[in-house]
Amino acid sequence: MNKQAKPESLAFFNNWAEQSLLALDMAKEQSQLIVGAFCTYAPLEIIRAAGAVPVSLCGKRQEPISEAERILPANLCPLIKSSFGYAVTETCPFYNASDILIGETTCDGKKKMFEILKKLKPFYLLHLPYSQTDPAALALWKDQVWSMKLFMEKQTGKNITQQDLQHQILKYNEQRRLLKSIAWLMADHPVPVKGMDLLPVFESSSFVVDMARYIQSLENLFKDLSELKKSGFSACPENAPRILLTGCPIGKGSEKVLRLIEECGGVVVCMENCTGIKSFDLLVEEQGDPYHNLALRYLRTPCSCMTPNQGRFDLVRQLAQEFKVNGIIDQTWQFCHTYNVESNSIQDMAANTLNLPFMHIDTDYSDNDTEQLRTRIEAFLEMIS
Ligand code: BJ8
Repeated sequence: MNKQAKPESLAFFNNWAEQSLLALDMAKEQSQLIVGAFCTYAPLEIIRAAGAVPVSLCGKRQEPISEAERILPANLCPLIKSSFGYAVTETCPFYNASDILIGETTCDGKKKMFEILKKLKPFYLLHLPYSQTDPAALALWKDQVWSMKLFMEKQTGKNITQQDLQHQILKYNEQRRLLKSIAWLMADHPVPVKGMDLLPVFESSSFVVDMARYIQSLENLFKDLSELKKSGFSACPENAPRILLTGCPIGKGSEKVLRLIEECGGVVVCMENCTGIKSFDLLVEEQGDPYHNLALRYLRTPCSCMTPNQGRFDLVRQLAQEFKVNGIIDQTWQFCHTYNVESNSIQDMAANTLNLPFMHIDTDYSDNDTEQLRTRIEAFLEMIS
């Protein structure tokens, strides 16, 4: 890609985390509480409506894992070990800045890790049901969302009004709509950027302190990328294999599969995982009871912890078609049983419904298998070009 073609508004997101840390300091000076969350199921609107600032503490790097393994079993998903390792080593400034932690009962590894983590900082656990269709599950989840509101009010000393919450629902929906508009610029040729360029943009939504500034930054980026696309500029050759990446969340430090796909000549036009579209695809209904609407929206998140998890199949099918992909790569983290088991059904759908080539990559945060993966990915892309 011609370097000049990358707009300033894109480069702006490369050091978003550092900018957020400065803003977090200011928020703390103004006595705002910082709330560390670990999952897409955490209703951020409630945290903000209480006057606090949510940040993601989902560990994406290898470095703290060895310390985590002194307490946790080595045969555990790297995302859990990394998140935990950052906490016990106090090497993540976002963890250090967090006054409260919010966990959720998604996968077994995470919920058992939280039992240890809660000894370190004030902790709130959301009990997530595993059904998205049983009315009793929605009732339970609504109750959990309400309890979290009470917890946040107690922690911050601020009463959350309906207007506060409604305001946050509108703001988060605005943010989600913008992220969707940016993501959908990749739906057809020419693609104005590569998947690697969009990773910091998508990840930045986990570290938003000043929401107005963030929304403005997304608007600038959408405008610049739209113009780039209209000008006919393409970040890759027209015949580059278009890949849909699904599976476990990734991020800066654990992006090796995304990077390898693009180094080998493919382009990741669509990331279905929680780093990408899964986290901003669903909007919260803006009319009616905000607690009901929040519960409904968050419970519909199509994570493999749910059974059945029809939403993920629907989303992958929709995205594969809308983004006109040539192949699907399902990347799972080792020992993430739910995504690993579900991979077989995603493969079935790719073969029998979508008629698309599919590859499952099960890996960890280390570089040990990088060259082996490169060979596999090269062969896969060659097969579909
Ligand atoms: S909504 S994907 S952020 S749980 S990769 S820790 S599932 S063993 S991260 Fe996730 Fe929420 Fe689901 Fe999204 Fe467990 Fe699997 Fe590890 Fe995972």
